[in-house]
Amino acid sequence: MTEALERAVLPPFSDLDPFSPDVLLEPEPMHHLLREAGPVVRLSRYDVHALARYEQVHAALVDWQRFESGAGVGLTNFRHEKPWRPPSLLLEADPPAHDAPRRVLREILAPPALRRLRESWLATAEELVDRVLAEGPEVDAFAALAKAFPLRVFPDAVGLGPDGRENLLPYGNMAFNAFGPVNDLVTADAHRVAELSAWVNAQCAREALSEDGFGARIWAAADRGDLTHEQAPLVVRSLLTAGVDTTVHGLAAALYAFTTHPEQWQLLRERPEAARIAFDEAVRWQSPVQTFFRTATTDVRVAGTVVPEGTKILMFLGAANRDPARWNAPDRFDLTRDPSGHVGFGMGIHQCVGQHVARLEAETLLTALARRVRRIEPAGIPCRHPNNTLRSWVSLPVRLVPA
Ligand code: HEM
Ligand code: OVM
Repeated sequence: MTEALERAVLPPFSDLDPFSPDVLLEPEPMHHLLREAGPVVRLSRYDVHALARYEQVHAALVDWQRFESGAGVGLTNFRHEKPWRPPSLLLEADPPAHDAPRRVLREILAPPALRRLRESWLATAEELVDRVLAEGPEVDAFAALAKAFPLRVFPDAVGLGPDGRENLLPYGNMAFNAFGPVNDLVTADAHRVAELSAWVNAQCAREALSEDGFGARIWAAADRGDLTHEQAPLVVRSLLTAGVDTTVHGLAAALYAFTTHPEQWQLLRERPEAARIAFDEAVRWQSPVQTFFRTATTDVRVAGTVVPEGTKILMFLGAANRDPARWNAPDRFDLTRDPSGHVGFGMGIHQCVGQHVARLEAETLLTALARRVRRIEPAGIPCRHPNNTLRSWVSLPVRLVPA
């Protein structure tokens, strides 16, 4: 092979830092650079390969045989370094170990199993929106809606006791930071790891859970032999880790989308049945979960280059979800587009098993809002919170004009 050809198969190097605070607060310019640089880019700072184009991110997500999760889906390689907590039986597992926990959660969180929650979640949403409107017109939509609503419905649905629920968001924030490098975001929380982990682990015990929630159903699956009794608490832990911050910041993304696209709010008010699609479009547009890693199980060819066995691959879900090669006017939040195929919930065998829960929360909250709120306008500067994985928020000041 000539030297030129040899060079042609080496992916370009970049010294961009996707986990620096500036990039985390506004990742789109870096996404653009990474997509343009090539189908695979090597990030010299972290010694990883990165995928930012839809085609390659999608291909890696569905190819679990060559892009494994068992070595961890963060920067840490579990084959060489100790994970910060016992690995998740879902997220950080490959088949066949992944199969049983996945089947159990899939059943418990499937649409038919959630049907009984819809009416009460809608009533809770309407009550919450009424109360917020009574305090209005100017409110922090992040605290009053995006944070308040999931915290009102989700812990009850899991079957948690009343005490210590204020630990849920800090624990999730910590867990999502832990997928990135050990930067200031991780060290700032280091002093809380033991305390927060102890609380979460205690909530996973059978005795800590009510008799009719998702948690109790996980334990019942263990009684039937679908899981071992040792696995049950770790599966409950997955709900507590992945189920709170994601929906809080996902709902914030949807509310932010409507404050910045008032004509789309009018569309939703005319067609409230578009609430579910609106949420998926918001998940595509903002990608509350920005990134996950995989590890190459063998030398893998990606678009003519070779990713060596054992290397970590960083997948930019947020960049794929705005790839102009896949999406028309990708930067526009648009209820009339078909957002299906977005990778904001992942794709393939690890695709978010809680997505129907997230959609039900969004559907009930957005429906209640669309019935009662004529306009939702910006009333100050929205404030983001940097996290190594989550596109997260501190505040979202809005003015709610009642219908
Ligand atoms: C997996 C995003 C809500 C539980 C995932 C994955 C993504 C994701 C991208 C794929 C991980 C991978 O491929 O490695 C989101 C977003 C949410 C959300 C954006 C809200 C807007 C939820 C909720 C729950 C949940 C509400 C629980 C009720 C899980 C679990 C997994 C997962 C357990 C691991 C599944 C597996 O590995 O088989 N989520 N999620 N998520 N999610 Fe979600
Ligand atoms: C888990 C899990 C699943 C998805 C996301 C996540 C912290 C955790 O099974 O623990 O983020």
